[in-house]
Amino acid sequence: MSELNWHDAAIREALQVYFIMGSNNCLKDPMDVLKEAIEGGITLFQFREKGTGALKGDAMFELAYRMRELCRRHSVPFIVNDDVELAIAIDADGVHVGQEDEGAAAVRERIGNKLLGVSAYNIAEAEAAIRSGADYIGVGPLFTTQTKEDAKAASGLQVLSEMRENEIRIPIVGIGGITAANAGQVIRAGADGVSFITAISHAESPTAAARELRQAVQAVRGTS
Ligand code: TZP
Ligand code: MG
Repeated sequence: MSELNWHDAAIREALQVYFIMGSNNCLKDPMDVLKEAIEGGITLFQFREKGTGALKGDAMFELAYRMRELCRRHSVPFIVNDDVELAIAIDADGVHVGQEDEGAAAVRERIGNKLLGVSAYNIAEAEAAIRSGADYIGVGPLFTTQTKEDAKAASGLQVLSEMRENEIRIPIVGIGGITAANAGQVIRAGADGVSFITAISHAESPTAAARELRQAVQAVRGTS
């Protein structure tokens, strides 16, 4: 069983370079993209198989399982987007849910000590996520994104500083339009890490892209 005992510092570390992907985000074999991203130093992976052309049924399960195994071999935490049943079936390290998904408190009941991430667009949603037992929140879209079909308007970085000024101390990962060029600003504004899809999934070299993102984050956080 993958019941990692998540403590605050370990969560903040895992959030640093948080890669999210499904097969339809990739321009080549998703297993190759993930392998290269791991080589470049991602600190966590989220399996997010959704939207137009997403795999379903056995094909989806098989890809999730293979990715889960690859991450496990490299000690990269593996999180499933939305699908609690899948997360339990393949013994993922955690689940991430949005505001429109199964209630976070109900998910917490089902997953025990696994990591629980919840998307939050504003302070009220952040407070509700904390009350529901979230281990971290994903805040965004911070910048304009083409990747999420139903994404809200970009909030800008001030939502992060506002959250921190309002005693929201939970680990935060920023999302939406993040690249190596703006990742440092996201950390400076109050996030513990950055999450992104296309910055790696569309990169010619996912390894090089992951390395650049990692350097950008760690230049501000001061860790290695
Ligand atoms: N949630 C808010 S924005 C987003 C999600 C899943 C998509 C992020 O994709 P990209 O390519 O990093 O902008
Ligand atoms: Mg969702």
